[in-house]
Amino acid sequence: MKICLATRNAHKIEEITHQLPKIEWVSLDEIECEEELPETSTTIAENSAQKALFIWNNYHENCLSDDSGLEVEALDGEPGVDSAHYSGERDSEKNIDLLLNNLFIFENKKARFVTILTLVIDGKTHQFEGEIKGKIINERKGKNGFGYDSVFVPDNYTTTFAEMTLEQKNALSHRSNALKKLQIFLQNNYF
Ligand code: ITT
Repeated sequence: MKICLATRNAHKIEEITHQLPKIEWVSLDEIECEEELPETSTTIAENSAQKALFIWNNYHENCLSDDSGLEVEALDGEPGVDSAHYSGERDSEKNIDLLLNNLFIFENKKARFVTILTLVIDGKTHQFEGEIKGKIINERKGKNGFGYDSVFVPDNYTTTFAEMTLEQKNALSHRSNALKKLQIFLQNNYF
């Protein structure tokens, strides 16, 4: 089965294709989509749908999009939908610096990552949500992964996502939890 992966985030592409290798993934370049995918909504679910429906409406390809974010309890859910450009720039280091500064005064470091995948297949839209709960630590640890991985330690673990291998992160992450639901849906309906 061919599905266009509606993201330009190379780390997401690696995590998703690694977890679902049986799907024949088609890139945005392969469908000759050069535009920036729109994500102008105020929620993760709507942004996710917006990206996938943009591809379906303009390129008529079955596609999967991923919108994700980090929600920090003491910061009332921030950075949330603004995770990619929390500092005002699309810069993970600046985003982490701002997050650590804002969280410094709080004892409560609880956070969760959330992913909402949108699959548009044969014109029908389906969403799959995954989350992982954990906490933010005061300084960066590890070099793997992307985004906020170096300051996020999942519950019941002692290492950050950035200290884990791709396989270890994929065994428990928000994205992998959403992908497991997608996989079951595809198995039940399309394979
Ligand atoms: P696409 O829209 O092209 O898919 P993006 O990087 O813009 O790529 P999002 O809009 O979903 O992706 O932004 C989510 C941001 O949340 C992302 O840039 C990271 O900073 C953070 N994030 C999402 N998933 C993450 C993960 O698994 N580990 C660490 N940070 C993550």
